[in-house]
Amino acid sequence: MSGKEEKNKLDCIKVPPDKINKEEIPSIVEERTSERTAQEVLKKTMEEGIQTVWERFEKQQPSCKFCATGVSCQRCAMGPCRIMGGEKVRGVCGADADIIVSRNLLSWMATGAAAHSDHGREVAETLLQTARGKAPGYGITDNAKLNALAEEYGVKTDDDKETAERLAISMLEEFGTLKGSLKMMERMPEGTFNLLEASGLMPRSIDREIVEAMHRVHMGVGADYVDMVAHGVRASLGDGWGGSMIGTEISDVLFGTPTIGKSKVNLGVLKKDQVNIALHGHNPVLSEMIVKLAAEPELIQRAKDVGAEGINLVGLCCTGNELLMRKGVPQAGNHLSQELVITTGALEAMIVDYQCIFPSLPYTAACYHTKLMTTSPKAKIPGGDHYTVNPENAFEQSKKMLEIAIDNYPNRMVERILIPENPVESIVGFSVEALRSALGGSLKPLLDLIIKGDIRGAVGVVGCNNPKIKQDHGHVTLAKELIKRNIIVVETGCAAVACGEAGLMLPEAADMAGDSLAAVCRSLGIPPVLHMGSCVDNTRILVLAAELARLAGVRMDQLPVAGAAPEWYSPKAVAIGAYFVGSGISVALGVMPPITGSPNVVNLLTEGFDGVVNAKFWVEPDPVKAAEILAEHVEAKRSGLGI
Ligand code: SF4
Ligand code: MSK
Repeated sequence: MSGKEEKNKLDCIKVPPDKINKEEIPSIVEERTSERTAQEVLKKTMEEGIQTVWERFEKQQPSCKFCATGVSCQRCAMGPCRIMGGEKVRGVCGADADIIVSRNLLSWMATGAAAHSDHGREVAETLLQTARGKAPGYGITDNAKLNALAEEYGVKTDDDKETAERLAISMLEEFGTLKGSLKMMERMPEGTFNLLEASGLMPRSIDREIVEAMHRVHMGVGADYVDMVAHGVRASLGDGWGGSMIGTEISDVLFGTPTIGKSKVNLGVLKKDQVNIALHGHNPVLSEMIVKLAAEPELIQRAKDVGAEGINLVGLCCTGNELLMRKGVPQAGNHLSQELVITTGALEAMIVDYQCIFPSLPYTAACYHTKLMTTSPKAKIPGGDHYTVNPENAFEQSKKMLEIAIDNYPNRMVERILIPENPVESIVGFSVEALRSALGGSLKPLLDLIIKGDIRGAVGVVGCNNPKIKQDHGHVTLAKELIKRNIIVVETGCAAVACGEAGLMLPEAADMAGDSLAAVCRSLGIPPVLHMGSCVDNTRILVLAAELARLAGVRMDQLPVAGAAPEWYSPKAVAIGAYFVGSGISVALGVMPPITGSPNVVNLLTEGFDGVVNAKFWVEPDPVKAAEILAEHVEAKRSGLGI
């Protein structure tokens, strides 16, 4: 189905008045979020009695012990089964805790890998349509990157359009390739590549490993928990070094490789006298078109005609991060702020693509004048207005949505508006290319600083928010603790938004770093916490680590680096964690996955993989303790290298 479909009239979901004790609101707000502007808007939201993710989270407590520990199974109609109470307790088919837990985990890994890789596929399809002249309004922005990628794939020609077409086809073939390997795995240093090959974890194609994962979780197929989880790592590696990496690289080709620049973050980026439009989700294909069209004089005039001073686009989650990195579009917030952007009362429209979008948003929007517009046929939300967008029609559909948003401006309920003050400035845009050029054309100076010890190591702090953890507390505390120990922090996703909002992405944040890291940051004019992009852009961290390892002549697992996801919620984060570990980068999780029903699976992840890929997971909810673990790991790796 395409085009606009009927909007259901929804009722605003309110918290029953007898459930609100107004005196308790300030302390509850304090417990739920540590971000200043989120606190301000959440307080107003609670006073207005509007339901948010936190009320829904509370209603779900206490959570089911079987589900929380991963020992419930709904994989077939002989069940559902729930098992607890020793080795002899089994599901109807005979599955024990190891089987049920590993099947559930593999299913999450496959889900996460599928989500990010499908995003990558859509970006590559956009390149193909652009090259064929079938995507009006799109073009190639970074020709140098196009040609470098084409060289890598062996498809470079003298004509950029032909090169783009051939590159897009080669990349799309990676999803179901018969070659039995993925091109970009060759970016790994030789030692890491060989280790993976020897361990049997090399993905054969992107889609194949995901499909095989879904096959393995069917009743009567996978029954060996080690094989199951190992396959999850293989499917995740196919995402990290395949689908997601294609997403990042081709987004750069189409929309520009990020360069270092300034922008602003937090809910204060909304503007009182402008038409505010939030762009939410993950894929930049639509939102880049909207950014382009919002600058059209015709649309700006339309905004003035309805009494506004202009059009103000703001980002949310990773669509926001994509735009922030490339275009400096201000970022309104991360995952747990998506409802709060609406409850400011100042948002004319939220336009979403897919992933991490609460299905409740149309109900939140119904409490105000906000229009919630969905655009992906994969992610329609009942109650939202749907406008199917594809590369062929993005130009006209984006214009239509912008017009609807503008025309909605006079419907604001002015007395209910609260826009917090003082958005925080952030330095953003640290692609590997931008870093390399800031360092004079090579990453060697960074490696030298690590060898010398001025920078002890690097940690990628990534991932989401989760209402189980006070919003942003895990990210910000962990980042502060790491930089204090002279460990540079690179970030993506909601973690990056959190640290931007906390002022850690300003050069002045060097004052919070240890002496030697602070001196490095001051001399380069960079913050100690670097924004590297969206969730698919975790591949930038892989590329950075691979290049450092190559320069040093070591495997990736030998580097003094690690990953962390202090507030993760998404199966995509599980896939990211798995492809980090599979690549030799150990990861600290702040939230325990539902696996504790199988001590064997827990041991495999926290110890067993160390013997195969020289990397593992830790689970540590306390970000201060997590920083200690990570710092110890960094120092151990340094000792291993004799530096
Ligand atoms: Fe129960 Fe086995 Fe079916 Fe799962 S697969 S629901 S454990 S019978
Ligand atoms: S948006 S996957 S909540 S980081 Fe990428 Fe944030 Fe996690 Fe979504």
